[in-house]
Amino acid sequence: MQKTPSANRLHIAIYGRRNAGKSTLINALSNQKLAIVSDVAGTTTDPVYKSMEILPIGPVVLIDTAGFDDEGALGALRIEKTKEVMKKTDLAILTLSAQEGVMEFDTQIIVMLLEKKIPIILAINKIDISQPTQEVMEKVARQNFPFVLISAEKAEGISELKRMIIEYSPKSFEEPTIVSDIVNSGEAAVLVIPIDTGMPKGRLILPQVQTMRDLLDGDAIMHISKERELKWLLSSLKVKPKLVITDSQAFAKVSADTPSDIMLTSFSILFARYKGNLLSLVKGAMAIKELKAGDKVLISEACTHHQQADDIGKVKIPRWIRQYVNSDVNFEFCSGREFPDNLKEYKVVIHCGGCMINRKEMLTRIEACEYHGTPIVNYGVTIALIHGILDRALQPFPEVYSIWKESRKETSLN
Ligand SMILES: Nc1nc2c(ncn2[C@@H]2O[C@H](COP(=O)(O)OP(=O)(O)O)[C@@H](O)[C@H]2O)c(=O)[nH]1
Ligand SMILES: [Mg+2]
Repeated sequence: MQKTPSANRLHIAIYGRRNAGKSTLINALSNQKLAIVSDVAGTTTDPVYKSMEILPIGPVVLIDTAGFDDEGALGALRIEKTKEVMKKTDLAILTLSAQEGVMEFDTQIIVMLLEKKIPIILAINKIDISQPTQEVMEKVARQNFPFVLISAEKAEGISELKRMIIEYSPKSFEEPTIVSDIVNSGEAAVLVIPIDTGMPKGRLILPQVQTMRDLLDGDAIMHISKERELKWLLSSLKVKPKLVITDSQAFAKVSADTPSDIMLTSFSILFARYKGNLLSLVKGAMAIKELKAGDKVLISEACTHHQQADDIGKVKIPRWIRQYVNSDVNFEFCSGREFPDNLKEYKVVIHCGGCMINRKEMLTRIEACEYHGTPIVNYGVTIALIHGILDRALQPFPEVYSIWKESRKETSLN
């Protein structure tokens, strides 16, 4: 459980008014004294994240939204905070007390959750004090959501709640595999990992490690080298590998050194599919081709890493794009958890691979762009496009590839 990156876990947010029993419920679900239970209203609006395992789902993150209720209703600032949490919420548990039932705050939360199409389970708590009155139950029934009667304090109804979590978790959360659907059991992949100044000292980066783990889980075999040794590695293999996976930055050299009868793609493209929606991102790539002088492009990075001299997002991509379209395009940058609302202003959004945000949040960002009619593409797809190798990098994904090929005909995109 410790080894599953937090961004890939099912995120369950516990909503409810103060004293509804959110923290007690988290304790009951996790069987540990993790959250702080108190009679005093929360003083902070920062949510608390707790990891635990719910079998058979596996590792999940419980989000305690303490302090989101403000005098019984949502204040402006708290609405913003609530929206932030909802971006990464896969499933919501709305905690009510059996004595009070559905109050104004709860209705507001329900409306917001419905807008975001987040599945809701109502947990009617404190039934050890008294069972809900008929009036409360009628109001609950009107909401038409699955509900469960619990006592968080006495740990009653908790296993029923867990069963409902499993039942109502979005099926879309069943994540696509990273690569084991392409490289099957007994087949081999070659991983090309350049060790440049951008690599953290003494270790590999998360997408590389996750790819290895996925191959191992699928009983596949892998060979690993830097780009310089690839040619030698490939010539030394008795059995032809199914797929070569390279860091995008070495794509040109790796493509030249990989015979055309071996499929080739990049870690970024694997993760564009795993993390988001490869097809949307590939459609976004076409917008780059249309860029003209003065057009605004947003470069968005999900993490706030220390900027390097030849930073991929800040330096390399802007330079490559200006060369590629031969125009002075304007770049703006954003990083971290914030994703701007003024998406309409940009001709295209170029997003990082998103290894620090979960699939849900990445999909939310893609959807936000689609809503505003702004194409979105990621670093990996951009780099592949600019270096003229997107075509090859997409071949391992037949559905996306066929659509890409069609659009290329229409726009005569190379
Ligand atoms: N009797 C009873 N008290 C509960 C139950 N769940 C929570 N409480 C109490 O209600 C108060 C508020 O609980 P807490 O978990 O801090 O609520 P939160 O503000 O939603 O996090 C605490 O005094 C809890 O002990 C329950 O199922 N039964
Ligand atoms: Mg609490």
